[in-house]
Amino acid sequence: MESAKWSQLWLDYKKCKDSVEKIAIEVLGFDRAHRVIDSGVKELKLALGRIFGAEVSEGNGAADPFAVKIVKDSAVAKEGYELVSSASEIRITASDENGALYGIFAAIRKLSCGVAKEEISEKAAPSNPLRMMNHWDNMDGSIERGYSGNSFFFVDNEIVVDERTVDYARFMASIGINGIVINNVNVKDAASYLITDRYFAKVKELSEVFADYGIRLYLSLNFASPIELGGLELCDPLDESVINWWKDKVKEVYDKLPLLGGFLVKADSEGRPGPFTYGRTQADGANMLGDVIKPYGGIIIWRCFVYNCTQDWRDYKTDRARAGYDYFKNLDGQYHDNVILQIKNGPMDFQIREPISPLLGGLTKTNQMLEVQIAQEYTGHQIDLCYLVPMFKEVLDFKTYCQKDNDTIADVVSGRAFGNSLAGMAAVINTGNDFNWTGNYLAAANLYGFGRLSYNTELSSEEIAREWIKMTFSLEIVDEDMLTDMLLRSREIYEKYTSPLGIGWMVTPNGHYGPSVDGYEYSRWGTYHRADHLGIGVDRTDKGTGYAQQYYKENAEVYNDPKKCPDNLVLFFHHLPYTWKLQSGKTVIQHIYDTHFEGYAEAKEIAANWEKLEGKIPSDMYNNVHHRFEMQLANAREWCDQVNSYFYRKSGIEDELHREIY
Ligand code: GCV
Repeated sequence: MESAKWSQLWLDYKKCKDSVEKIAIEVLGFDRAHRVIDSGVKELKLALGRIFGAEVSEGNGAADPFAVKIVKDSAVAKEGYELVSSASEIRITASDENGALYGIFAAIRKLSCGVAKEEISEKAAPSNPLRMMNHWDNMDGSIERGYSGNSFFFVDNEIVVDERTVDYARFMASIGINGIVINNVNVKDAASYLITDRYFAKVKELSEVFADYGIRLYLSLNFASPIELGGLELCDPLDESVINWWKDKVKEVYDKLPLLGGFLVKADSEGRPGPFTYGRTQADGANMLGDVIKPYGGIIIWRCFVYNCTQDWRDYKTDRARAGYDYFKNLDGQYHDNVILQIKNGPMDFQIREPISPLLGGLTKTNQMLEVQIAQEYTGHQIDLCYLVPMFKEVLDFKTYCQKDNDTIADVVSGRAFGNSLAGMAAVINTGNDFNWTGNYLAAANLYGFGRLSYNTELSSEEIAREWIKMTFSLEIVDEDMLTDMLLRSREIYEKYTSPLGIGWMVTPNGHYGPSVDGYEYSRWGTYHRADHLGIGVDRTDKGTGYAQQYYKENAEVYNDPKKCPDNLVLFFHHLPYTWKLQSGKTVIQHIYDTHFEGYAEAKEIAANWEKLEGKIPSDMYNNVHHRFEMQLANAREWCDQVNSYFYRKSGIEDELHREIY
């Protein structure tokens, strides 16, 4: 086996049983020299050579036994493709180059998953126009919330473009990603200079590598650039000198970076500058930038993660969960058409269980996209196994009641619900420069899964898991089944041993790994979970913070009533006595005890399952995951002990099963 410098993830093409001596690739109707078609042909040559052991050539393949044809047909949907095959050919039809590339990767995926070359058939079109990855990479090479090593884009304040960058672009294109933000939304230090001569040449090079794979490069922007770069005294979005500064700057940027997709902006949040400083609204800030970038076809992606982390919540009316809706809903309809609001899946911050943000679908006249996090900040740091696709499916399937039909989150963020052409999904990515890209080999399932789901929101969590397993490993069916089951159960297991019933947090402040029941970092006004000797939970009903009323009536009624509210969110919405009977029939306290014991026991089960794969997968992979399972078990044990003993001491209520609580 050749020694590699980094893993090839799911594109590590393996030989199949079927050998073919010669395969011809033909490009019909597309410009063969187009950069994306060229990448597709290269990928096909590599894959077909490896999978069939074939000699792959280009041109008219009449004399050859088998051909792969890439055919242009304007009838196929934008960025979509159609695959058909017969004894003599695989035909990949698309109307544009990205569609052709996705069709090529889809054909390769089928072959890698064991479909016979004569039986390939699929028709697909992307669910979402924007399918993006957000890197939180800093220019010094560190990654905010990164658990897989350092950045592969930035080292010591310089930009790196090398073979690894090309591989990264291949991986992203293979799962349908068409936009990548390369730098952290907290734009600090050298990153502010990404839009200056100091970095233009390298950013351009990177944008070209991405463009070869149909991907647009985006940059996170420092809203205070007029001050930091321009020497102005303010960055008020309605000030003429500020607007003129931006006009000149954006012109310069597009002269130097013609392939740039646009900017992502975090404003007025966690110390970042923004329009609030000048008494302006979020729309004032976003629209000013939108107008300035419009002549160049660029877009502004404006984040809705805007909240005041120093707010005093002792009045029990002030509630961080309300912030996104409160700041943005009343501006619905005021955002310009090249501005899109990026909204986190929940109202707080990527907890293992949160309700869906009421802003998604709450806005009806504004471009909006969903932001999820595959970097496992609150879900186990890529140490603990936590396959997140089931969570994303729940989000997408959520019925908002924003209108009669077409009202799920998937409908809203795809643009279907309200007819937006600017719409989509973004993930805070989980990669770094580790050999295997994602720290834990199994965390690559989230990387793969997010891309596949953003391209096709109809895929099930299981289908995605199975595809990823087949493409990554070479296992017997029974082992594939076992690994699929491990992935599918992992989110629920993690939820069981961490914070219960939707309350969230209880995690070590700042680092966000391991238990600290009272440890919410902004807790100077009291504990986040409001537990005392009688009960626990945050009252977000009409009698509490009123957050539940931010949903459409049908959902508001359910969340407002502790008897109707789903158990798994009941402490997010209600302050309840420990003796409160859940819909499951258990009391709150017994649920806490049971799930924590179960979570730990089930973590042990999946860790033991992994041991059954020893010898069946490469040893570096096996050992990497095995070591992480050891750490996961220690973590699960600690969570179980700390949470159970904390609530036993607080409530004084015995476990019905009299298990040992330390
Ligand atoms: C990039 C959370 C994280 C921060 C992150 C922020 C955000 O608060 O802990 O690291 O900052 O979300 O999404 O902007």
